[in-house]
Amino acid sequence: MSEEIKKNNYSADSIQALEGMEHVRMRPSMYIGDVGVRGLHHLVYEVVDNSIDEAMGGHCDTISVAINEDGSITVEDNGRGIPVDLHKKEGVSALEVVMTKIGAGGKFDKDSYKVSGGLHGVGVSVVNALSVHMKSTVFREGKIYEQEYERGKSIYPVKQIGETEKRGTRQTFYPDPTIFQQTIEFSYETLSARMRELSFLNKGITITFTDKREVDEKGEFKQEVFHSTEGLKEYIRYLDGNREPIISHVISMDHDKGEIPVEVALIYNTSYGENIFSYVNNINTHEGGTHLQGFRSGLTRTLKKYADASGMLDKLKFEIAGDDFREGLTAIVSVKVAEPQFEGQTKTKLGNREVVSPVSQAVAEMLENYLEENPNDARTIIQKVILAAQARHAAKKAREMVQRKTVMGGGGLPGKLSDCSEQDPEKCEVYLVEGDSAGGTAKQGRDRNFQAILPLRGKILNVEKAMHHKVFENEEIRNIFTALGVTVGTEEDSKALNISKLRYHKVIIMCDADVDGSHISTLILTFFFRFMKELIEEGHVYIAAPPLYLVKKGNKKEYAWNDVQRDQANERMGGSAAIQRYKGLGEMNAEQLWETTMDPSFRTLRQVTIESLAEADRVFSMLMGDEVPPRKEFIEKNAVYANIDA
Ligand code: 0RA
Repeated sequence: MSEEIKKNNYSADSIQALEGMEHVRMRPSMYIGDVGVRGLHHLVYEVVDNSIDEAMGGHCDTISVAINEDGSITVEDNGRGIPVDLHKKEGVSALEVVMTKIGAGGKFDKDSYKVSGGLHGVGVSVVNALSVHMKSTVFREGKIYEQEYERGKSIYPVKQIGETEKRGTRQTFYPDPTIFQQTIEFSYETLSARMRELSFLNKGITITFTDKREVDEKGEFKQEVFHSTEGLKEYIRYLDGNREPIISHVISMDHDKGEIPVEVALIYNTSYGENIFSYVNNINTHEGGTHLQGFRSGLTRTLKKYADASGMLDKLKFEIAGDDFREGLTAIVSVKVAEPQFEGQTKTKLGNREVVSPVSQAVAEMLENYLEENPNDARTIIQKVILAAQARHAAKKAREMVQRKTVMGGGGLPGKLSDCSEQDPEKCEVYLVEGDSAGGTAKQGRDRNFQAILPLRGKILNVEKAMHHKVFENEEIRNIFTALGVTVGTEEDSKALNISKLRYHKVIIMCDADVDGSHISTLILTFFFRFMKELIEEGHVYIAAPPLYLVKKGNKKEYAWNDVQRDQANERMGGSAAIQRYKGLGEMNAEQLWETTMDPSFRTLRQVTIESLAEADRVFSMLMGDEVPPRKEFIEKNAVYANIDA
């Protein structure tokens, strides 16, 4: 190691760097979005992204990610290793600069193929700043180097600790619990879903994911290996595994030569829904943007041209709309953009205009080839489009009826709704309650100042299997729209949702704590997911958690939400308490329901979030779609409760 590195005098610049790191700790949300569960997991994505960049540059093919026994994370790749030589300007090792200076990440390597991530891409130094401890190990040019940090500050200069034949970088970090106060526990499901997604988006890379926190019966760690040879084509098969395709192949293409690399894959299935997932630099762009616009225009233009030429539209009495080309479509668009501009509320909407045309052209070329080579599939698609157009006309009529009632106020609020007296939506909540009898109890138990009750009759419509107009004709569903003050459809976009007049900022689903109840919550959630996604995205949807047991002895009583709590409560009462198992909400009286499930100072609500839209879509299509075997398997695997906190 050079003398300069050993001296490790802090120059004026590195003092600046420390201040930068302090700023990250003072305002972490500015760098990682939030300090909740989502922000915590962003730390892992940030570190993994650096290894993915190394892989995209063609320098590595294997990345391993592990949750360690102590809950820390280790990410290792077999790339070139972060350089450890002296960084002239900073006067310390390049590794130390990357790890401790804000915004230094990789920029000194001009040759590397690097696209800066939008939400991530803040640099590994941010992860370092937000970790109580971090250790970097570099395997490079026959040697092993190491440096450790505490809350972003190096605790010794980079040192050589041995020799090796290996190449690569290993990063281990333990998040700071004073920053992530809610939790520092990583979710296996969340990380596993992201690693799977990354392997589909970056074909050829092997990503190994291991959870070392517990071992199975065989004494082995939980581990998954993700590797995709066909990329998006395989991703489509994975996403649509529970839907029935109507064409023989996944249509796909991979244009990685041009200025803007574009990858697209799509298939048509028998469903009535549209599922397009778009990515920029491996980041899911929930709000779409110019790449999605390019995709849509390429699809519409090409199919329309083909349909016109085929003569199949000759007898059609009305125009075909853009929407009609996307019924039963599952598609993925992934682009790599050097300087992405992200817009929109959640900064997940691509703004770069120059992206529209390359995507549109790539899609057009891909589709033209496919339609020409597969004329039977081409006819099938066009027939589906025509059916969609006909159904849209029927749906429009049904929707106009909902609209008239809500907008004109003619129909007023649904008769079954027991509204609250408060007028400010921010303070109001509505409970969607399974069944009229539980609805009655909830109505008695509530605080009528701010809590409204809407009882729902039995099983609501399974929207996953129903055509659009059937959904809007359904009375329970119309009641939900009207009660919430949500409307659908504008002049320009027949599916646009308007939640600006939302009457309650908390929409709480309350069902029995049994299998039927969780089926009903799943049906309601499926409805929200497909028809009011923004409501979930903006954090308005919650699930109530009624207790499973009442443990009672003399004048002492306690509620329990699981078997462990039940046994502990019983022990506290000396071991011979009477235990009542609540089979449904109906077995609770109004006071008990209020105390356990509705009183804001005591209840626990689970907020419904959409971590990964693609994965959520797959789960919903599986739980609610036609194919029975995968659903059965999922429900068996996830035992009593299918947790739809996807
Ligand atoms: C810039 C230059 C070089 C390697 C890397 C960045 C690099 C960064 C990371 C982050 C995680 N894994 C990584 N692997 C490599 C080296 C350039 C050279 O050797 O010529």
